[in-house]
Amino acid sequence: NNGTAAASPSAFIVNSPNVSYTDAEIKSKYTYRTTSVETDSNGNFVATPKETQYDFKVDRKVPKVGMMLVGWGGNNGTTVTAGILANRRNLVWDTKEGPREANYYGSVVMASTMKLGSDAKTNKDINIPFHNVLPMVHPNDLVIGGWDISKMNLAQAMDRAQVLEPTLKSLVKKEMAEMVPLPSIYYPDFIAANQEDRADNVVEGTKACDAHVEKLRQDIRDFKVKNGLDKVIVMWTANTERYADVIPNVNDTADNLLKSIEQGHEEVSPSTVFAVACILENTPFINGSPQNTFVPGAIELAEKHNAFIGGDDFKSGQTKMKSALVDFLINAGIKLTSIASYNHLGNNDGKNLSSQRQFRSKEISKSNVVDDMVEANSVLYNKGEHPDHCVVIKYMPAVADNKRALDEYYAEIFLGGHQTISLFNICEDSLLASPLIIDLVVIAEMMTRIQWKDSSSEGGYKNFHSVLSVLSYMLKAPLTPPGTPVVNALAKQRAALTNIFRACVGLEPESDMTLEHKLF
Ligand code: NAI
Ligand code: DG6
Repeated sequence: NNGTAAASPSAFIVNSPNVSYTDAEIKSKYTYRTTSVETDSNGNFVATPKETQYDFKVDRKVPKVGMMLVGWGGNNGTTVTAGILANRRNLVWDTKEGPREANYYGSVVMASTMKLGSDAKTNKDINIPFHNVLPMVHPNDLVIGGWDISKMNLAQAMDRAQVLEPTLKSLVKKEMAEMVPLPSIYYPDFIAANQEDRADNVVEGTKACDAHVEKLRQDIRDFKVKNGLDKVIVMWTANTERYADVIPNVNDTADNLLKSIEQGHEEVSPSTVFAVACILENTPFINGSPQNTFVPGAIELAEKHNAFIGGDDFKSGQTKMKSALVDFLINAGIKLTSIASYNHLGNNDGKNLSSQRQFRSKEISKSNVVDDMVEANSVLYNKGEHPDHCVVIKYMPAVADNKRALDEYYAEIFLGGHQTISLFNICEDSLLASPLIIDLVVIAEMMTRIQWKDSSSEGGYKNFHSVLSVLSYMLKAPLTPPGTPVVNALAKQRAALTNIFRACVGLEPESDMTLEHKLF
């Protein structure tokens, strides 16, 4: 059932003079309502409702899409591949708890629903699978490929990952054995030294160069041609790298970054080289790891080329809970004063993160995730005040991919009292991350087929901004267009995604006012 068993029938059209359909397109006229706030001479706020008219246009033709993973032979890469094969073939396998069948649980796109509206007769909610709100690619149809510095085929790599049940592995083994990652670029200084023994599938050269960019571009083109694809989306799910130093004249502008690659500057990371290759190839590139792949020069390059980028770092377990729980606490008027977050895990990600510089990248992405919620509540927090927040990650080989995350949330409540909430979150890390990879690919692809224009201007349709902040729900440290705010609160991130997609078919934002049940 691919995770949609409980959903109601879902084909729909919007019956509105503002929405029109052709075989090729859906067009909508949409009124975006916001509130503009000014401060008057007495220091009081003056809030003025504001309306902007936009036209949206959605290309209805679902293309044939390739998903190329950097780090294909890793835990996430092998798990998401096996998961898609299992779904494609509707596999059922035995476990000690009985038979299990393929599903897409954990994917917002494939396993969650959104309220379309209320039944005209009964006023009851009508919900549709998220996947059906716009003409999205089905993950079963993704053609999968990618790169890894390790040459193991995907069947061997899946065994190395120790994530999936042997019964499931045996069903996909034959197909996976035929999948072999393309050689990749490897600059040893960027990942932990303990990864070196894996690196047996590398392109010559240990620092950035034009030849590496050209090789990756050629790989994408070849993959497209070989599989008859309309489009490719590239995702970094390779090891966490150390941060790259942002240096004036090196990676601060698009031109400087290209020049630095040409000159082989040592501070350009493999992930940035992948990003540059994808941008130049007009292929959306998403970073699922925490490092600063998108140095200012890479963002500027994407803007110049109108190419889509998104990142950083999959938000799978502990941080997802954090961005929901902290939002709840602070919006409940409870003053969160500290968060202590411990993790231990025993997979290769944990091994790589046992090295200080790579851990530091993860520490940064895991730490900044409550800033917007704290800053929004000036009743609880003075300007600049912030809860204490520590993040610890330890490598514990025995627990393999079954990551343990322990969190203590300590808060001040009414009249000086205290509330302590302890969470113990155990999960197979890659089984949480894989559906996020699918969502990121499907949504990023969808965004390439949505255009907009300001109804009051003469200009034509344009793309959304190159930096796809609409992907924030799936990411710990969302990249946003330069100068725009970062939203970490989980519910707000989901609402943004849902309501933008609704706007594209001329529907109002999801409203929970339900006045129809309150006013009679
Ligand atoms: P992994 O260590 O199992 O896989 C990473 C793969 O990348 C390895 O096969 C490695 O050989 C390969 N690799 C390293 N450098 C490469 C390069 N330059 N080019 C191509 N391949 C390269 O790690 P896992 O668990 O799959 O995680 C991948 C990334 O996703 C990590 O950065 C991790 O921090 C991040 N992440 C993982 C989450 C999860 O729940 N599993 C959640 C959030 C982020
Ligand atoms: C331990 O923290 C290793 C990390 O790679 C995480 O497992 C991963 O970033 C997921 O983090 P979170 O906070 O979303 O569970």
